[in-house]
Amino acid sequence: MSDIVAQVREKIDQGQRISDADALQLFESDDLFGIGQLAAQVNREKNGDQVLFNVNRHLNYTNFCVNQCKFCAFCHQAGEAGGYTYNLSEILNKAAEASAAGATELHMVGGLHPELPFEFYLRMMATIKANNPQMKIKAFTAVEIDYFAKISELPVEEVISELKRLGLDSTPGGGAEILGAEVRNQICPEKISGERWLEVTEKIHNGGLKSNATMLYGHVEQYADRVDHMAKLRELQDKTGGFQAFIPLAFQPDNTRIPNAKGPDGIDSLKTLAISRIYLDNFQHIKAYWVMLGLKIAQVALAFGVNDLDGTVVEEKIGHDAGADSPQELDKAEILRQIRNAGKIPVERNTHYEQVRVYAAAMCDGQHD
Ligand code: V47
Repeated sequence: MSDIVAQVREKIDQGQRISDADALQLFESDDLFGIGQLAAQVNREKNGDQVLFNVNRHLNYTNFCVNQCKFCAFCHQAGEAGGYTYNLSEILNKAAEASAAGATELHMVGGLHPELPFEFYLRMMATIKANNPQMKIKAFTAVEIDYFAKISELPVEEVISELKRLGLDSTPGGGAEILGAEVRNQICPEKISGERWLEVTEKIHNGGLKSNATMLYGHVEQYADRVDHMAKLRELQDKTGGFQAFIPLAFQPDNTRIPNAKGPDGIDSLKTLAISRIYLDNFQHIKAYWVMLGLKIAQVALAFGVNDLDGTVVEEKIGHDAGADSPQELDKAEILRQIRNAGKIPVERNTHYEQVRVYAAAMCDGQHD
């Protein structure tokens, strides 16, 4: 075991929080197994051997966006070929398909559309809920909530309470990218600042909604930027307790405008997931988003401190437009197989991280329900 892993292990065994300098040294260390083992220990103490997943469906209602983030292959400018906006009946059809397939969650995000009014989003929310009362809706990142406040000229607090009144159940963790200004100005100069993302997220939590937090890594950022990003999240979590899961997003480089960035390799991804598990002591869940990681790395991550595999997804555009070679969809049987073969117990959860069903762990005769 390397010196830094031994040092961090001692802090953890004494119930101490690790410092930013510790996290940076872990990133600089080559002791992948030492880091992974420690992360697995931290995770086991928090979550036992259970690995969570949900039956969900992603729904990206538009790819038109007034921001043109350099890492994004999904966004289209007004009038550009390949741009689309689903109408309400297309959205309802997709929600109905999700309901019929047993999904408990719709994950809805989209570009910052140049023309749609805030009323469109309110109607979308209300109509989906009216037609699918059991379905939980996880929608709109802090970036979108901020944009809705601008276009409606309403305070952010009111945007949140209106959406919540009409059926919003939680918000996803997108738009965080790297929160530090220097990197943010390079990769997404038009997007709201990191401070604003944190401010809006705090309002989301204070408005009674839980959210997630992502981190886009493997482009131009340095390890220190990742640590700074996680430090800002840990600080906000101390204040609100409103984050459910931390989700490192492995950068996919195709069709983007970040020259020479290749995206992280497998070692970097495993290390990043493991260090986040060790550092973010006030986050209950670390999610391996298989769409960006690829299924094999996401499965191996279950031995490196991860306890959430996201869900069935069904239709994914943001990662795949940028070259992700993962499938569009995983069925429940495949998710169960992946978790069981990692020696873990699959647990289906809902949006609020309540258990829907605990499945049997792997059995010797290979028979499962
Ligand atoms: O905000 C955009 C990222 C995010 C690329 O909260 C890219 O449960 C990699 O936030 N390569 C959207 N990533 C996805 C997201 C998410 C996904 C799954 C679960 C949850 C959750 C949230 O995708 C964007 C941006 O950070 N992104 N382009 C790219 N080329």
